[in-house]
Formats: sequence, C-alpha cells, structure tokens
Amino acid sequence: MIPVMDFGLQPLANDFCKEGEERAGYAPLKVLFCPRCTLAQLSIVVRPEILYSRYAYFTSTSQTIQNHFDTLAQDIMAETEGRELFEIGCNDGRGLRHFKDLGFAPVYGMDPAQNLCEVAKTRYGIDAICCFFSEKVQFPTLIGLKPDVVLARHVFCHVDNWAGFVRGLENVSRSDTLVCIEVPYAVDQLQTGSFDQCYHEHLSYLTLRAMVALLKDSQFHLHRIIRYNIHGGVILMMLRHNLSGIAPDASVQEFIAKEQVTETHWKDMDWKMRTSVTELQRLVFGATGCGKRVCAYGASAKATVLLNLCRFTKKQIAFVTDTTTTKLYRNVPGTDIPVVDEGALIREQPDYALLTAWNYEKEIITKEKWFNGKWIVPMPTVHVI
Ligand code: DWN
Repeated sequence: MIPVMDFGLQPLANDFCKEGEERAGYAPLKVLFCPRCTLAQLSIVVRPEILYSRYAYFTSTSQTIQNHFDTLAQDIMAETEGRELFEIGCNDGRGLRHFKDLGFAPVYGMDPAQNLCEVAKTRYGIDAICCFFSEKVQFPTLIGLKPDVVLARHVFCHVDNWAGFVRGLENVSRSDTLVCIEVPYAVDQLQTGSFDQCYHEHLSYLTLRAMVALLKDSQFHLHRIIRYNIHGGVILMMLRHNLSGIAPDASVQEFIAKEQVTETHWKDMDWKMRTSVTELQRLVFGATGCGKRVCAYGASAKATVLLNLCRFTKKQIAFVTDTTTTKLYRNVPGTDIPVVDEGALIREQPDYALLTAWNYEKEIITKEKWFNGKWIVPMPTVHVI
C-alpha cells in the first residue's frame, strides 16, 4: 500500500458538538493506494460505533436527491419485476418512503443509528432494524421471503470488512435477488479533485477493478453499472447471483475498460488539495482582512474537511448555514465555527458564501436568489461567482 494523501490529524466529519460537549476527538487521515487492485483506502479505521451509533447526517431533503430517488427507482424497476426491497444503511427512512410511494412493497431497512431508526419509524412509517449489517445478521420473522432487491446507498465504502459484507449479502438474497450498491466513484473524485470527500467515514475509494477482485470469491458478479451525477459522481453497481443465469450487461466491460486509476492520479489530487487550500486561504483571509464578512453554506462532511484543512476559525468564517436540526447551534467539528439556520444567509447578507455543499450548486444558487453576495465555489477548482 502506497501512501498517496496525508491530511494529518482530522476531527470526525460529523462530530457536531455544542460548546462544552465532549468531542469524539481526532484521528490520522491518510489515504493508501494499492497499485495491483487500484483500491485506495484509509490507513486506520475509526470504530463504527463511534461514527454511527448516533448520526448527524440525514438523507438530504434536496430536490436533487428526490430526483435521484426517482431515477434510481426507475432503473431498478427496469431491471427486475420484484418489488420487495430491503435497504442496508437506510438512514432516516426517507429513501425507503420514496421507494414505497413509487410502488415498492414491502420495504424495510437496517441502520445502526438509533436516532435515525426512530425518525424512520415516527416520520416515515418505515420498519428499520437498528444494527450494523454483517454476515452475522439474523433476520427476524418480519421479513418473509428473501427480498427481491437489496439496496445499499453510500454504505459499502463506509464498511471495513468488505468480504463479510458480501457474505451477508449472500445470506439475505435468493439466486434471483438484485443487489444494488451505490458508492462515490474514485474516477469521478479524482477527475473533480474532490479531496474533501476523504474523511474517516469513507474507508475505501472504490474502483470497479477492486470490486471485481473482491467478488471473485463470492456468489455474485457485476451485472450492470450506471453512473449518476450526484455527490460529485457516483456509480450504481448492480450485482447478480452467479446462479441467476442472467449475463452481465455490456456496461460492466465498458466502465472497466476506460477506468484509469493510478498512484499518479492520487498524488495529483494531493497536490490539488494543497493548491486549493492555499487559494481559499488567500481569498478568505484577503476578504476578512478588508473587513468583508464570509460564511459557509452547508455543514457537510466535506465542509469539516475543508474548513479544518484551511485552519479557518469563526474569525474567517462567521457561521455555516444548514438545514439539518442535528447540526444546528453546534460547531463544525474541529473548529469554533457555529452552524446556524439557513435563513442566516439572507438575514446577515455576508459579502461571500463558501459553498461547502458544492454538489448541490445549481439547486442552492437558484434557491438563494435573494443573496446579494458572491459565492466561493471550491470544486472542481476554487472560483468566485
Ligand atoms: O457518504 C456520505 C454522503 C452521501 O453524505 C456520508 N458519509 C455523509 C454525507 O456527506 P455530506 O455531509 O458531505 O453530504 P451532503 O449531502 O453533501 O451534505 C450537504 C449538507 O448541506 C447537509 O448537511 C445538508 C446541507 N444543505 C443545506 O443546508 N441546504 C443541503 C442543501 C441541498 C441545502 O439546500
């Protein structure tokens, strides 16, 4: 494993705490690259209980994500006639509710965060089992036949034991079950240079070559690959059972043939990180040095990485706005920067807003049409609009 990126000691990206509350602390954030299978992964693993037993991130309420759910449902329905759907890492159940409204039934999920399972039940009427998914998971009787569709959105790259996870998928599926795994795609991350998507929750940075190597010893194979333009670029990997009798779609070989991920790509992103941080510091310190006010928009996990790398404090970033109640009136992890309601952007009218939820740029800038200041957009390169 070759070290390719080193962020130094970083706080946990979703460890939003009130003043005086005990924080989870810091851990080394270093990315290692395997030149054989092209998988990149973190050098250490933060215990999942620390990260996910209570989780601050709620599936986005944005129109961007709602539109994505519609597209994802259509793509799954085009692939299988089965409608019983089990979601691993179902978060607050918002996605399952959406799928239920689109015709999937029964739908049920699993998530390790107690606070999210409570919301899934009370707000969306979704049965969510509160535990980590693994090969040891024994399904209670609530589930009849094994599901037609098993969905895992932005879970797989958060898991340390991939082989165990895949064995768990084998336990919960029939030979004709469709397994759908949605993950950020390392190729897109390297192309956009979105280094702020490296944080302790993202243990792996997936390539299809690495996935093929992993599945070699399993009962599954890659069946179809679909790319979506959310979160900076993600792929949906549809897996089929080797006994399903269904041949892989041409998309699998097409994606693998054009996949280029090397040590150089990762070291280029490390360089891009350093130049972007310097540029952001120049912009923000320059603005605040002239008495201008700067805020950030979107207390994303990406925001935590970016603001800590830039070593900004509330002297540079007066506040970060967000819509997630579990983040409000707490500080961005590792900083003294307060998270406030998103109405603050229009009330305070700062001179600049750093768009730390840049993956929703179009939707946010359209929504915030009464903001009179300028946007600092950090990706794919730092620019002001
Ligand atoms: O894998 C993960 C991805 C899918 O989601 C998790 N490990 C953590 C999380 O990453 P993130 O926090 O960077 O995700 P988002 O969806 O880019 O976060 C956007 C943040 O911005 C949220 O806290 C919500 C907020 N937001 C807002 O305040 N106003 C978002 C929109 C669209 C808005 O209009």
